[in-house]
Amino acid sequence: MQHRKLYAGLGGMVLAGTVAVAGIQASSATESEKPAAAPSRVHLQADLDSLNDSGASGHVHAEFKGRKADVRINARGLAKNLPHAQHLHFGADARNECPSVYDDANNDLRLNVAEGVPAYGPILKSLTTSGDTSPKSGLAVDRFPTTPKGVEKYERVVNFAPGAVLRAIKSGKGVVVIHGVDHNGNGEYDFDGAGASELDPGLPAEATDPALCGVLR
Ligand SMILES: [Cu+2]
Repeated sequence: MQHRKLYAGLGGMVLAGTVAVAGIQASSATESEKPAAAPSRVHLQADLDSLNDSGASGHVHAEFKGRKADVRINARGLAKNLPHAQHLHFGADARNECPSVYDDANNDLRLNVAEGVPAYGPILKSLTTSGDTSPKSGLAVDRFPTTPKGVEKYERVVNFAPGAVLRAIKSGKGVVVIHGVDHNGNGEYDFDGAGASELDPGLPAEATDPALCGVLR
């Protein structure tokens, strides 16, 4: 009964109703003109520069649609036939840039992973070839690109959580780092090159030292 009365009441207000509908259409038209109505697209890229005299070079494209990013990496000159851990790094307290010789805290003429953290921050995404992309996979060496002839071609869609960190990445504060430097040039990651990794004493530092770095802007 109440509904019928209400309906009858609305029926009697045709004129007012038309005005209201027109009002809704006007406001929805305004909504669709805002970029926020569709997933926002942001295209970032980075030149990857050599660290630790790796002699490597490369380029990253990251096409963000909403909270997904299509990440493409092309690199060359990396240590051949070895897995290269690679990450998107970000730290709210980091400088959000690549480390320099001034970050070589112990002056051993080598930048290890930890010495780079004040510059690039901790791991936000592990740019693996399959499976998990969280920081937990940071050293999942069997799921990172190996580089026959020192060349890497990588593409993967990576999902992000919505929020302030994703906004920071889109605003140019994410740093891509590719690790793995064969310091003594013997074709493998071994402890003779630079001792043990400060991340995992079971891994040679050669496997985790940064070889390439670039800020996504
Ligand atoms: Cu890293």
